[in-house]
Amino acid sequence: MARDRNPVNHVPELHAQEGDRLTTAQGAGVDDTDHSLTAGPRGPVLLEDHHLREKITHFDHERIPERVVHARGAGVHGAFRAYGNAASVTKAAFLATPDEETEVFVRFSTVLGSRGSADTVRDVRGFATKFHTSEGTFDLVGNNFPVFFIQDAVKFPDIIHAGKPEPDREIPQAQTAHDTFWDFIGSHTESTHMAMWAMSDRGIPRSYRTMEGFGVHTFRMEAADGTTSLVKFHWKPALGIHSQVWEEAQITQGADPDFHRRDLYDSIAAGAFPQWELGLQIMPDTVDETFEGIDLLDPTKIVPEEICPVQAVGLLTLTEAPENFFAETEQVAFHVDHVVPGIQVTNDPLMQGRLFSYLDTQLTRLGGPNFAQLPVNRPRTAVNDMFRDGMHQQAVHSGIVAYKPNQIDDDLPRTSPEGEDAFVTIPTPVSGEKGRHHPVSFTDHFSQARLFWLSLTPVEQAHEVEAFTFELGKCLRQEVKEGVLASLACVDTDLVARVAAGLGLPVPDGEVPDGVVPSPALSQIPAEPGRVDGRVVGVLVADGGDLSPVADLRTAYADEHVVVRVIATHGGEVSGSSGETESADRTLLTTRSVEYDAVVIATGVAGSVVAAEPRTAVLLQEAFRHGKPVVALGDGVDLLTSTGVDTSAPGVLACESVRDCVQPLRDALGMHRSWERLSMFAG
Ligand code: HDE
Repeated sequence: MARDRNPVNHVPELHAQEGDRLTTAQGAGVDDTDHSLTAGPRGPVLLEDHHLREKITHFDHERIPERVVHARGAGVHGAFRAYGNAASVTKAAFLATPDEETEVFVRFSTVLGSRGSADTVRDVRGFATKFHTSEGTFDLVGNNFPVFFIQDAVKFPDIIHAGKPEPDREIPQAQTAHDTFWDFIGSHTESTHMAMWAMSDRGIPRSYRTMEGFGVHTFRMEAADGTTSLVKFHWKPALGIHSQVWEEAQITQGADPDFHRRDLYDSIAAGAFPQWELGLQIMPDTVDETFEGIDLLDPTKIVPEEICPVQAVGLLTLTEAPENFFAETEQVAFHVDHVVPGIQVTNDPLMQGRLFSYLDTQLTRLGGPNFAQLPVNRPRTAVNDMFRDGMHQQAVHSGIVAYKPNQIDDDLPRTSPEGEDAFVTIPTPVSGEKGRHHPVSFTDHFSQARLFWLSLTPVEQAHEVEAFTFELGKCLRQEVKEGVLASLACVDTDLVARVAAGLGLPVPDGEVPDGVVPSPALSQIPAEPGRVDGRVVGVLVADGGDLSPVADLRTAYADEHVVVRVIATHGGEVSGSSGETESADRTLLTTRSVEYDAVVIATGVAGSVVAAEPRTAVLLQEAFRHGKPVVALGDGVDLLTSTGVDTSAPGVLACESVRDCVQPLRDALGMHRSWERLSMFAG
C-alpha cells in the first residue's frame, strides 16, 4: 500500500530536510544556533542577526487557526477496495470496481473541544474520509451518529455557540453539560433525536476503531446506465460498536487525554489494522424523495435498517500513522462538495449549507485558495484547472493562456460536454416559491427520538437516563432543565420520569407518539462475541510470583494482535518464581484501569507487596465496576476478595491455568463487557 508522498505537478522539488548541514530558510549555512549575535559578551543583541530573527519569526507563526469545530482530531492513512456490487447503483469507479485500490486519509475528531482537549469527552465524533480516487477526490465528511441537531444550516452557528465553552469565563471545555447547550436543545425540539444519541453510549466511544460512521445526509447516486438512486452511507466497524462507560470516560480524560489517538496508532503498530465495511442503504429516487413515509431530506431522521438493509460494498483498512501531525492531520481539508461522477448531493438544507461552509473555512484556516496543493490534499489525478496565483501558490504555471475559450492553445484544456470523463449534474427538476419555508414533513421531532429509546436494551436505557441526569444536573438554571424535560416528556414517560426524579423536579406532561416500531439494529450490545483484534489485556504480576501467563497469553492471542501489558509495582525487570523475568510495561503509579479491556491477576500476586498497594484495589474495583472481564489465576481470587470484588459476579473468571481462561476471556472480550454485571450498577 505504497503512498506517493510527493506527487508533483509542475512543482519544483521542495528542499526541506536535505543534507546534514543546518541552514537558514534561504539555504545559507548556520555557524551557531545557540548564541545570539551581540555587541560584546554581555552587550545588546544586534538586529543584524538574520538567523535569530528568522528562527523566532517562523516560530511565532507556527500555528494556524484551529478548526472552528472538530478542532481535536487524529488522522490516519489507509486504503479502500470495493467489492464490485455497487456498480448497479453508481458509476464512481472507486465504488464500482474491485480492481482499483483507493488511497485514503481519514480524520476522526470530537466537535466541541479545542485542539488540546481530551479525546474521551461526551460528544459526537467526526469520521471524515478523503478518497484519492482515479476520478478525483471524494470526501465523505461524516459523523458517528446518523442524524444531526438541526435541519437547516443557518442554525449551525447557534448550536455551536451554545455548545462551545460559555464566552464569559470560557468554561466548560469540550463539554455539553452546561446551560447554553441545553438551553438550545430545549428550545429546538428538532434536536431531541440527536440529543438521545449524544446521551447514549455512542457519545463516549471506547475507540475510533469501534465506532460506526454515517454520511448522515441522503446522496443521489447515478449508475453507468443513467439510473439514479437515493443513498445513505454507513461505516460498519469490524470490531463491532464498543463504548466506554461514563465514569471510565471521565477518568480517561485525566489519565490519558490522548486515549483515542494513542489507541489508533498503538493498534496499527501492533498489526491490528482498523477496518470498516462501507455500506449503502439504497432507496428509489422518487419525486417526493421519501422512503416509507420518511423524508430523506430531513437530517434528523434515519431509515431503520430493518426496512432498508445496509448493503456492504467495500472494505476500508487503516494502515499507517501520519509522518507529521501538522502537515497531514492539521492541513487536511475536507469538503462535502468534493464529489466524483456517480455521487451527487441532494436538497437537504443542512447539506446545502455545508456546501458553502467547508470551502469558505479553508480560506481562513489554510490561508488562501491553494490548499488543494498541500501534499495531503493533492488529487492523485492530473489537475489542469486554469486557476492561477493566490497565497501560497506552489505551481509554476507555464504559457500565456489562462482562460477559455482560446485559440492560442487550441482551446485546451478541453471540457467534456457529453460527460465522458467529467462530473455532470443530474438534471433534477426544481420549482417552488422563494421563501423561508418550514416543510410540514420536517415537523415530526419526537417519533424517531422515541424509536431510538425503544430500541435500546435496559442497561443502555439506564446509561441514557444517567447521562441526561448528569448533564442537566450540571445546569444552573431551572428553566433550562424544565425545557429539556418538556421535550423528553414527548419521547417516553419512563425516560422523563427517571430523569426528573434524578433532578428532583416534577414530571411534565407530554404527548408521546403512537405506533413507533423499534429498530433492534440501533442497540450496540453484540448478540455473540465479535473480533478482539488489538484489545488490551493488563496482567498484574509480582516479584516472586508466576510470570508465565504473560508469555502464554501473548502466544494465545498472537493472531489477533491482542496487546498484553505487564503491570507491576516498579519499572524495569520483574523476577518470577522460577527465575524468569518480564519487563514492566506499566507500574501501578503510571497506569489506570481505563487502559485495559480486561485485567488478569497472575498467581502469586495475592499476599505480595502488589496486593498491599492501595492502587491495586482501585484498579480492580474500577475494572469490575466498568463491566470488564477480570480473570483471577490461582490465588488471584484471594486478592479479588480482599479488594471487595465479588468473585461470583458475571464476567469474573477464576481459572487454575492460562489454558483454562484463554477462550472464556476471548469470548468475554468479544462481548466488550459483562452487560449483566454493568446492569448491577445501572440505575
Ligand atoms: Fe461540519 N464543519 N458542518 N458537519 N464537519 C466542519 O470544516 C458545518 C455537519 C464534520 O476532520 C468545518 O474544515 C456546517 C454535519 C466533520 O477536518 C466547517 C454544518 C456533519 C468535520 C463545518 C455542519 C459534519 C466538520 C470546520 C451545518 C456530519 C471535520 C473545519 C450545516 C455529516 C472535518 C472544516 C475534519 C468540519 C461546517 C454540520 C461533519 C466550519 C455549516 C451534519 C467530520 O466548515
